[in-house]
Amino acid sequence: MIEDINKINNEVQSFNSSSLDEIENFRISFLGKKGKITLLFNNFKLVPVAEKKEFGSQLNILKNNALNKVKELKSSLAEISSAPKSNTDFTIPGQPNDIGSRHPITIIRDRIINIFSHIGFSISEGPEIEDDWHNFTALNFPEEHPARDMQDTFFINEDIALRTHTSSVQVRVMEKNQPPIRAISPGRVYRNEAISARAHCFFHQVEGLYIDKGVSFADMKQTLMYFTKAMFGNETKIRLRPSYFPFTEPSAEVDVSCTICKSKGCNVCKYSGWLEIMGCGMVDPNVLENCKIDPDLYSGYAFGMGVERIAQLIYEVNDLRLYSENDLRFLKQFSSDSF
Ligand code: 2U9
Repeated sequence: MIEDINKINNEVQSFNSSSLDEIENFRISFLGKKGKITLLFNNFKLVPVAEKKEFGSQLNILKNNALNKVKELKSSLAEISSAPKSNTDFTIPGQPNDIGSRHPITIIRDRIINIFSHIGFSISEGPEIEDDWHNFTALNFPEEHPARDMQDTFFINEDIALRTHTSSVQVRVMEKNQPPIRAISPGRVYRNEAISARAHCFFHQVEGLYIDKGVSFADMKQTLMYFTKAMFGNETKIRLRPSYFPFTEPSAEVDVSCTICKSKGCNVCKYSGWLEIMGCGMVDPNVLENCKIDPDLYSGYAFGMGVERIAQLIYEVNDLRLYSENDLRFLKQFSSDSF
């Protein structure tokens, strides 16, 4: 008889449900008129007198266990149903977030930086508001050079202007470090130009500088060839035409074989087969000296390119104004371009 109590007690303890119907069925089958526990009570009279005390006490414990089980399960159900109801319909499909896109100038700038990073160039940045020394004098611009004119440069006062190139950053790098120096300086520069499809009052440059013992013009040519192949494709050719800049001697303009018509002749390359993409040269010894680097010991090359110019060739978007108007119809077209 005691075994019957234990067996039923195990059933009671292991019962669990979150359905009100199931809990009620449990109550009826254990505590109802014909329930298992009720039957045990009915059979109490058959228990031998010697066992009656023990049996009675165990039976009462069993009955209380069953009553408590029903009470507990019902009250936890009540807790769930009284929890605050959410008005959110979790089945509604989500609203997709608008995916932003990187600006084409950022994309091209980062590609240029990445290409030079691979061959050991570090990245230097500097102020957009510069003094005359870092923007002009240290770079060997003569006192009467036209670039120093109000017509070409935004002056803040006699000595301070918006930088016209990022060469000023390279001057700062040289003033602070002795060779070997191998750095590129990306950044925004300003020129006093009327805004049109072909000119803007600000644009972006990446300039490069390499100074060490025995750096030659041939080293520069190889580096620029590596860059143009990485940027425009392995079949790209370059040519250098003599030029003049105050800060380099000798100086050259770099052309690439036309990326549009593959040098067959088109109106982008004006049927010449070549496109101008940057300037370069050997750093003028005066510039080295101005920046406390011994020109008898060291030589170096430098180059500079306009990021908008490279973007124009890659994306075939020629109106410069589009790059700074933030027209979403234009910018969204670059959402799939990450690099
Ligand atoms: C130092 C010394 C020399 C950087 C150079 C050019 C040639 C050049 C133009 C390309 C198109 C500017 O964006 S653009 O208008 N740049 O032709 N830049 S060599 O020479 C330097 C730089 C730093 C200390």
